[in-house]
Parts: sequence; structure tokens; C-alpha cells
Amino acid sequence: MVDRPNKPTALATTPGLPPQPQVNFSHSNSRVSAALPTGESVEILLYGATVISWKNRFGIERLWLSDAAKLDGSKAVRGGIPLVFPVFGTAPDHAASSKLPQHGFARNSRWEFLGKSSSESTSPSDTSVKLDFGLSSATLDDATKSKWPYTFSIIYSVTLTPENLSTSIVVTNDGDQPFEFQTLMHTYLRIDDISKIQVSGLEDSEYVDKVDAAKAKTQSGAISIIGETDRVYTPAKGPSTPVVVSEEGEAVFSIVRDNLKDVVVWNPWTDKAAGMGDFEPKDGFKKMICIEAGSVNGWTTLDPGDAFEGAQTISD
Ligand code: TA6
Repeated sequence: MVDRPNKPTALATTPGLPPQPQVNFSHSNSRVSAALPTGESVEILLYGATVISWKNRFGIERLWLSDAAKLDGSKAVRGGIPLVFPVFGTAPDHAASSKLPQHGFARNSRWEFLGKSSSESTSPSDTSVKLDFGLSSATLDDATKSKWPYTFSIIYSVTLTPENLSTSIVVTNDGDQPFEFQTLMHTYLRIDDISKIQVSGLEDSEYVDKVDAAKAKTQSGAISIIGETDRVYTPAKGPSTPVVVSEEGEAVFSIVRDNLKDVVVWNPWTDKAAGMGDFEPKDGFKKMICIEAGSVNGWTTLDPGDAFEGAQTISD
């Protein structure tokens, strides 16, 4: 196939059926996008397997992406859904992860596109498409492997339906020694006005307040964002209890989890946004809130041959 830059490459679907999900490569095969016949779409950068766009059927973007986000593979994407693995933040006291960069290497590694599966349906309203991406110790660059020398493989799946977007991760220990990891989906949700936002579903949950000397606190009532906010919640209710982002009292996002026991709520506010070179516009913090599903309190141990699976589903 002649590979012309930015030439989208439609992947075949079964002929004779009504319109089906379309999956295309673009930007010199560095991005994969999918669109449903009902209009919803998603776009993923192979760099970091980072979801950089999720649009509803009206073409409205649901994720926040910085105007200065690097999409050329030169650094982790500021926005969308960067994937955090095998460490959340930095872990100087955790010997096995202490050499890794902030949030680990998954979000700044080149992933492989493993393929698509779509529900070939006669009814456009119940179509869906799942895109699978892979990263393993075999495809990791040598420098990173030297910092985290475990034998692993990850399949990261992005599933788009007319109602929601799901991202799931399956981590497998393919080696002969156990390893510990943390993982998180660092979702930047697009909103209209942070001053009109309330987050519910985390009431009575314990959290670590990273903007108040990492003090342990308990959430009272719904969360309003009135300044820099950086909290690691251990939800008091189960993962199937939605975390709901409401704007002027109307629910705009609902997030449920599977086997991701923690939720991080983050907004950088004025000063932190000003200090991030790839955060533009500088008042963009008013238009985003991060609700991040993960397993980041403590460490998950994966024994040889075992697998870990975690997922989030964001409904809008
Ligand atoms: O998830 C919140 C957080 O850990 C914040 O502390 C802040 O560091 C944010 O992630 C962004 O991190 P990054 O490395 O992408 O600048």
C-alpha cells in the first residue's frame, strides 16, 4: 500500500449491511479513529494509546485537550485520556519504580494497534466499536526496560457506543517474578465553566488532599472546585456507584468503574496552569476537570502468569 501522509485507510466491513462503524488510520498511521453510523467518534494517538478526542453524535467534543498539547510523540499528551502505568506520580521510596518518570512510561511509549471489533448490527443505534492497543516489555525501549525490568504485556481497549466511552486495561505478568504497579486513566473532561461544576458520588469517602500537605480527610457532601484541587479518593461506595459531574445541576458526565478502586479529582487552577508549558489557554482550567479512575492507593502485586483487569465507562 502506498503510504501517503494523512491518507485515511478505511478498514473493510461486511458488504450489504447498513452503515457500520468506520475505523481509519491517519497522520502517517500515528492515529486511529473510529466513527459510529449515529455520528459519535473517537480518536486515539498510538503514542501512549492516548484518547485525544471523543465526540458525541452532534460532533461536540467531550474531552479537554490543551491547545499546546504535543501530539507528535515528543511528550505525554496534555489532555484527552493519558494512561498512567506502572506508577502514579513518582515513587522515590518504592525501589522498583523509583527510577521511572512521573506517571510511568505507558503514556509516552509507542503502542501497537492490535485491531478492531465492531458489533455488525442491522440497527445503527446499537452499533459499537472496540479498538485494542498493545504494549509489552518486548516493545518497550531499552532505556525504559532498564528502569523497570519486568516481563509484562498490556492490552488497552477503547470502546465507543452511542451512549458511552469505555477504556479498559489488562495487565499480564509474563515473567517469573512478581511485580507491583499502579494504574490510572487520567481523563480530562471538557466542561463549560468550572465554577458551575459539582461532583457527586464521593460523599463520605476518605481522600488524601495533595494541596493540603497530603492530609487524610473525609468528603462531606458534593465537591465544588474553587481553587487548585488534587485529591485521591477511596470511594465509600462501590465502583458501580457513578461519580457524577453536574453543571448547573444537570448531570453532564457519569463515570462507573470495574476493579479500579480509587478516583482522583484534579484541577490545576491558575498557578499550576500557568506553570505548565503545554497547558493552553492558561485559563483553560475553567473548561476542564480531571476525574481519574485508577488503582493508585498502595500497590497491586501481580504474580507470574496472573492478570489484572480494570475499566471505566464514561457516559455523557
Ligand atoms: O492526577 C493528578 C496529578 O497527579 C497532579 O498531581 C498533576 O501532577 C497531574 O497529575 C498532571 O501530571 P502531569 O505529569 O501530566 O503534568
